Amino acid sequence: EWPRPLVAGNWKMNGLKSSHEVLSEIQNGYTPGLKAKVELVVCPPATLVHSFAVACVGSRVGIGGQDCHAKESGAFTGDLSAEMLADAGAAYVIVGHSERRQYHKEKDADVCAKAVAAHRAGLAAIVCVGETREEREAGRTLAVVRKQLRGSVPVDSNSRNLVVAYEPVWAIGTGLTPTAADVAEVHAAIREELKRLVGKADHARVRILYGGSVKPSNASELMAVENVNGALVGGASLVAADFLAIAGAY
Ligand code: G2H
Repeated sequence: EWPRPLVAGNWKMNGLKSSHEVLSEIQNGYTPGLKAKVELVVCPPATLVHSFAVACVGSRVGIGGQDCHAKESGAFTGDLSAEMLADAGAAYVIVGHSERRQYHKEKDADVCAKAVAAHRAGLAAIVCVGETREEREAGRTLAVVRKQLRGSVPVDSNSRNLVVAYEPVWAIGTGLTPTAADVAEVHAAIREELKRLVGKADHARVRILYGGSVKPSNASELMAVENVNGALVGGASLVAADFLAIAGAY
């Protein structure tokens, strides 16, 4: 079966118990018509993963974590394993988000180890890649993204356990977005690289999400681009109506 596009909300460090109201609104808006077209996932902070997962049984809104440790367990104060996220009801985990790469100094090898851990726990990994402004201005975008992919995507990846998110760092939370042509160029390069990484038979089914200042007003244009199979949405995913409008852009 051909996978549906995926629209995932990355709540980052936002959300309290009271945010169940937002989740309920999302669930209510996830109508059978929308379900048939788009897979919807919410990645709340870890404190809400379990209660969100429990609340979503039945509505088919999926739940994801925002990061995981590479190890299964051990003396890693403050960290969460992929097994814990799976146990709490998550089906996905974001790894290698640029904020993790930037603030926690995560390198491609770390991201790859986390994706391996996600797979071991039965989670699909949403592996994030993207160039900085300096890299884009230096004309290195495609080289940077290809290198990140080669370093971050585990060898056991396939279209069921891997999602790639292209998030140009300069577009994250800034309101700036690349042109449709720029997105098309990078997503085509990612697809090409996936042919080598996950194999010829399956590479076309891996979903490649665009992320970075996606909002209702630009979603249709971005989602119409070839090889864009969904979106990773930050700020706009905190408002149920906006998140649903983005999902409805398909
Ligand atoms: C990029 C994105 C979600 P925003 O980080 O991962 O956030 O939509 O707020 O730019």
